[in-house]
Amino acid sequence: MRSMADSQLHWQNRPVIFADSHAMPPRDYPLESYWMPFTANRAFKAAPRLFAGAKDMHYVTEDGRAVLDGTAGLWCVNAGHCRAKIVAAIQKQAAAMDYSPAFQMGHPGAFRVAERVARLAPGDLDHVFFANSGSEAVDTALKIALAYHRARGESQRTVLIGRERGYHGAGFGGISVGGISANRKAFGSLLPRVDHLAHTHDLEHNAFSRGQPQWGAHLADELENRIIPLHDASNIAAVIVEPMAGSAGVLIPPKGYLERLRQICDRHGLLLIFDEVITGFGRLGPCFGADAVGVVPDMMVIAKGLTNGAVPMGAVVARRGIYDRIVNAAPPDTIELFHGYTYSGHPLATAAAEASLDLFEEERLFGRGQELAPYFQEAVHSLREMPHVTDIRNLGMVAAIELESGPGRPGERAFRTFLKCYEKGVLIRTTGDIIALSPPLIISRQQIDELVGTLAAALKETGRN
Ligand code: PXG
Repeated sequence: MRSMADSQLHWQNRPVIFADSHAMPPRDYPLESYWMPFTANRAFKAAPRLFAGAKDMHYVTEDGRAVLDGTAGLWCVNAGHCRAKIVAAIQKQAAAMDYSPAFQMGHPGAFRVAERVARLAPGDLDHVFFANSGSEAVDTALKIALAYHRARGESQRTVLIGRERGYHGAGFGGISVGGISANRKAFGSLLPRVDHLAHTHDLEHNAFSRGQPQWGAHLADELENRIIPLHDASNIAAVIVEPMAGSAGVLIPPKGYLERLRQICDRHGLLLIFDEVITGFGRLGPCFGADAVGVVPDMMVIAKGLTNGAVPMGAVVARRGIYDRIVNAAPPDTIELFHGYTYSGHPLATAAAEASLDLFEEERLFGRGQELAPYFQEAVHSLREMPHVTDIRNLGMVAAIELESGPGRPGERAFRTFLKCYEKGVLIRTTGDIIALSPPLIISRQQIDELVGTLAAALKETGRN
């Protein structure tokens, strides 16, 4: 593995400051016009936090402070920031061909990336449909599920099953099958004919688990015992779950749970879709969450790590039978699936994906994550005695620290911890009162200590009030 010459980190020819902040250069742009996503706009604009550079394990703030990235951006920069190979590939592609029409035309990069992803994917998942985000890819997978059943002559199969606390992006399809109420409540009736499994998080049985909890496989039986009888299997198209739910606070699948979902789907002809937007590309150890648990879904949704976060890209990887059925059911010489995006398989995205996949392989990145995971696990579980900690859980290179909410102030305690960590030069992520850690897989042991040590100091300070 490369040695990380972080002490030599420079930004705009200035050495990066690692400890105390220094005076901010005057800001020459107003903050008002940008309506920020999933952000408290007014609070942010009153006290902004802006990144202006990034390299390997660090961000650099607008005022030149280094911040250790404990979250791989938003779970996407698995090989670390601004890696030379990826930067060069994007630059080269931008100069050679900026854009190629996605419909009725092609370009080599899209075919090459599809073929490589097909080779990486488990089982016979070997056809790849490109989108530009996880949300678009989720919509694509749901549409493919409906089109597949229609092509098989079962067009009544339209019910989609998600899970409480599931996150599948912000599109109407994704929020419909998703199970985070804040993301749904303002947006009307959503997709009809959707139902949800219960989530698997239960601190009474699973608190402080290391890796997959022992308890909870039976929760999958709800699909067969409640949901299938209610809707009738003959009406259900697909079940979509994250192998490990990320956004809603790192909910680790109980041992045997996903295996049982697979068996039930098989028994009743339901497609099983794994949303691997976060779990893909080494986060849980092997390339995909499906590999980590040894379950082959019918489709996988991927994004984020596919391009190491450098250019937006999402994709659906479908089993051969799904592709064959939809394509072969259409009359010859016609468009088989009326779906796609202007930027499906964009040349800059495919260049970034090819370079990222090369880099992952050259650096044995997923193997490195697997080697580091036990050290990371022990480091995060050392936080158990910190104030207000009610649970710590982990799988691969993901961990969560759950805090007891302050009375009448849900989310506030974790967010204050986030702000303190940021002041101290470490980026973490919070959702409600759950702190999530998902560092780039290039992190060193020393940096794991720094991440966890800084978090411990912040938790102690936050815990005082
Ligand atoms: N599916 C899953 C499982 C995701 O985690 C999406 C779909 C949507 O992807 P796009 O590219 O449309 O954002 C996601 C996105 C967080 C956080 O830490 C998680 C995501 C995005 C932003 C923040 O809560 N996941």
